[in-house]
Amino acid sequence: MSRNDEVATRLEEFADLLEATDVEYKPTAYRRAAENVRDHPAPIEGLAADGEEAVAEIDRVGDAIAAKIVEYVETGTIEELEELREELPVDMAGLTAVEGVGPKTVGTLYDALGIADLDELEAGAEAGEIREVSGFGAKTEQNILDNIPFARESRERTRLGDARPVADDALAYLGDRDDVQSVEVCGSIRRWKATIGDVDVLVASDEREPIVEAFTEWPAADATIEAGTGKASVRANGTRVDLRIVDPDEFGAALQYFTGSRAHNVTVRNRAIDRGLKLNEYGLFDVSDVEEAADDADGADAEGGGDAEDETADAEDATATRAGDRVAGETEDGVYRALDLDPIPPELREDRGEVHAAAEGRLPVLVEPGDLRGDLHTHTDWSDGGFSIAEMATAAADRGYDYHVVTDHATGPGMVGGVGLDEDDIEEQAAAIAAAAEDVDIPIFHGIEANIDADGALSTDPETLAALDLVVASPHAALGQDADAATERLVRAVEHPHVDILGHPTGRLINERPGLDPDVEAVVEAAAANGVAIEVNANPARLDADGEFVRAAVEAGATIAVNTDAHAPRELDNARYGVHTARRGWAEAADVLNARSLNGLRSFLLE
Ligand code: DGT
Ligand code: CA
Ligand code: CA
Ligand code: ZN
Repeated sequence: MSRNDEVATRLEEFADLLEATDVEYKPTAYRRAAENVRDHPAPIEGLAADGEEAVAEIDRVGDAIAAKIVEYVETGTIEELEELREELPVDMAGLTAVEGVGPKTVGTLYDALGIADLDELEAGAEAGEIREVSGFGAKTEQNILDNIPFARESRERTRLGDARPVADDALAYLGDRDDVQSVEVCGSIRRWKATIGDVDVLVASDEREPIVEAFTEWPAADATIEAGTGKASVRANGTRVDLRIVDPDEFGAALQYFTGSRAHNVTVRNRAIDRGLKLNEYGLFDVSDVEEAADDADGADAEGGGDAEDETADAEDATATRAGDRVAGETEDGVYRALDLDPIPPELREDRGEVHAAAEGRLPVLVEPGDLRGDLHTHTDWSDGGFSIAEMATAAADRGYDYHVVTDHATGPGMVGGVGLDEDDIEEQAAAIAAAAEDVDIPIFHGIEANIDADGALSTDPETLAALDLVVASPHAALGQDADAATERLVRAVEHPHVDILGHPTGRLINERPGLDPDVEAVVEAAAANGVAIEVNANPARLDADGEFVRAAVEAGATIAVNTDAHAPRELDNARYGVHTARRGWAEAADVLNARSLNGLRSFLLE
C-alpha cells in the first residue's frame, strides 16, 4: 500500500465514523478527499513535508483535511480520529462488509446493543435482539444474518483480477534471474479460482538464500511477513505472496502438491497408494520395499488430509519422506503419467470427476485464450463506455479479432442517470455503426445489452430488438429476489424470441454482493432448448457465470459466450479471466460461441 492509499484509508475511516455518529455533509467531503488523495500522482508524504498548503492543492482537499493529513504523516495518528475511534470502538470495515449494513447502522447497533464486530452482530441477530431496535425488523435481521457468511469471506479473500497481476509480476521478476531454473504459480491462482486466499509461487533452483533475499526486495512487496531457508512470504498490493524454492528434480512433484486443491490431491494420492506408491511434495516413490515406519506415516497422511497433514510432513524428516525408489517428480506431467493418468489441467483440479476422466482418457480439450475470435459484449460512449465505436472496434481488430460487437446499455431498471439507449437512440446508433465500420478492418455488429426486469420481461420493444444483430439480456436490478423468482425470471428471458446471450446471469459482484441464486439446471436447459448462449462475463469483478454454472451449461448442451463487457480498449485484455473461468467449467472451444469463425457466429445468430 502506498502512503497515498494509507492516508486515503484513514480519511475513509474518518468519514465512516462521522457518518455513524450522525454528522451530516462532512462524511461526503472526507470521502471525496480520500478518493483524490488515492489517485493523486505525487506521493503524499512529499506534499506533507512541504506543508498544509501544498497538500491543500489536491482537488477537494480543504484546509481542515490538509491539516489532518499533515498531522498523520508527521505523527502516525490523527487526534480527532483517535477520539472518534474511542467513542465508537467497532470493526467498521468488517461490519460494513455486510450487505445492507452501513456506518449509520453500525452506530445505531453499537448504541443500542454494544455490537462491535461480526461475531457480535451474528450473535445479536441469532438472539432476535436486532429486530427489537427501533428502525429494524425481523426481515432486516434475517437479511443481516444471511449476509454475514459472505461478508466474512470477502474480508479474507482477494479477487482473482487483483491477485493475478501481482502473480504475473512475481513470475517476471523471479524468472529474470539466472539462478532460477523454473518459476510457476501454484495454489488457487494457478487453478484460476475467482477469489484467492494467498498467491503461491514455486521456484526450481539449487540456490536458496539469494532468491529469498531478492524476493523480500521485490519492488512490489510492501512488507516481509517471514523469510526462512527456501521459503518466504511477503505482502504485495494487500495480498500475501508465498514463495517456496525446491530442487529442480523435485519441481514437478512440488508443483503438483502445491497446486491442489486439497480434495484433488487426496484423490490422486489415494490412487498412488492403491498402486503401492507414495506421492508427496518431493516425488512419487515406490515404497513396497520400505519398512513399516514409513508406511505408518503414509497411512496418517492419506486419511488425515487437510491440516493434520502439515504436522505429519513437518514431523517426518526429509529422508523419510523421500524413502523408496523415486518413479517420478521432475515434471508434473510425469507424476500424472506414472499414475496412468492424462495430465490434468489445473482449472479442473477440484475433485469433480477429473481424476476418473483422466484415467479413462476422456478429459476435455479445454478452450484457450487464443481461440477467441471476437468479443460479443462491449460498450461505447453511447452509453457508459469511455470510447467511441471506432476506437473500440479498432482495438478489437488490433488484437487480431475477426469481428466486433457493440452492445451498449438499453434503458431500463438499474440504468441510472440516463445512461441507457431508448428505441430512437438505438436506431440512430445503427447509422453510426455503419459509418464507423467504413474505417475499421473487421465487421462491426450492432447489438444491445437489454435489461431483464424482475419478472423476466425485457425493457426494450420487440420490434427494436428484432432489427439488431445480437441481443445480450442481463439482470441489473432486483438482484436480491428469492431463488424461485430468479429462476422464473431468467428462464423467461432466455425464452424471449430475440435474446441471443444471457449476460452475467446472476449479477454477482465478487466480494460485494452475491447476486441471484437461480436453479442453474433449469436455466441452462432453457438456454439449450432456445439456442441462447450463457455468458461468462470476464470482468474480474463478475466472473459470472462461474465455473460450476458453465459446467452445467456445457453438460446441458448450451453454448457459452466469453465476453469482457469492456468499457475501454484495455478491458478487452480481461478476456483471459473469462476463458480460464470457462475452463473451470470444462468448456471446449466447440462450446464457445465467440471461438467460432465469422460465419459460425452468423449462423448461430440466424438460428
Ligand atoms: P487459497 O490460497 O485459500 O485460495 O487456496 P489454495 O488452494 O491456494 O491453498 P493454500 O495456499 O493454502 O495451499 C496451496 C496448495 O498447497 C493447496 O491447494 C494444496 C497444497 N497444500 C498446502 N498445504 C497442504 C496440506 O497441509 N495438505 C495438503 N494435502 N495440501 C496442502
Ligand atoms: Ca494460495
Ligand atoms: Ca499459501
Ligand atoms: Zn455490459
